[in-house]
Amino acid sequence: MKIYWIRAQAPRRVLALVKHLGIDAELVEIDLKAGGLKAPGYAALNPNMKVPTLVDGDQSLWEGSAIMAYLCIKSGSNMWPAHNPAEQVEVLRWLSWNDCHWSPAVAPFYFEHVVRTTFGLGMPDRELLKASVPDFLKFAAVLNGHLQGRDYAACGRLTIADFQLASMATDWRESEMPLEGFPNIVRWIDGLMRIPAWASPWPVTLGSDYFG
Ligand SMILES: N[C@@H](CCC(=O)N[C@@H](CS)C(=O)NCC(=O)O)C(=O)O
Repeated sequence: MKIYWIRAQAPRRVLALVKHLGIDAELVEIDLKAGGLKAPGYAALNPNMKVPTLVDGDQSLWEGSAIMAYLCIKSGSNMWPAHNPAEQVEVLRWLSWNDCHWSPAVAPFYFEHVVRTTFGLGMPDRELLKASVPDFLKFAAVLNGHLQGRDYAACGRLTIADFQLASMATDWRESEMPLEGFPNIVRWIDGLMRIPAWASPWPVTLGSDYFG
């Protein structure tokens, strides 16, 4: 089994899960600057030309949440509750909410501060981010309210919903996300950071693949 990644938030979820569950997989870093995501060999695996992508035998799978569910099923982890439909609905709600609302609300902050720094794309535009504050506050209030009295987003335990929701917000201090007024989110993120695989998801890199 191979998992293709770059040092970015969507693959981070999958890499953290692989490490947390002790899954045996070949983790292949794509050389972004060399155009590895756009190379025909890679585009044939993932027509979005994004990461993560999982290849298991003849199967190629993309979308981090689907890959996480696949890995849980394969390894028998209830971080995706494969045998409990009510819990599946609960996890699915937060996966969907993340992709439709939370992720777009936090992404501008993450992009300006983390992505720009990681990939050498220049200085953050703090002026631009002012327009993103209202949506951020609106959806942070929803998550903060839900996390009142809870340590995890769903099912009363760690699930793939936590990894999906936290992948950009984990860097909230560095990204200057206005989370100061949302103590339940901060507590939840701090709790996730005590999970070794979440705090340190990146593989030791031995070089990267280029699909010529
Ligand atoms: N919805 C996708 C998002 C995939 C995605 O946007 N990946 C980013 C990294 S976080 C990427 O590949 N960016 C490189 C590019 O677009 O060139 C998922 O969850 O897997």
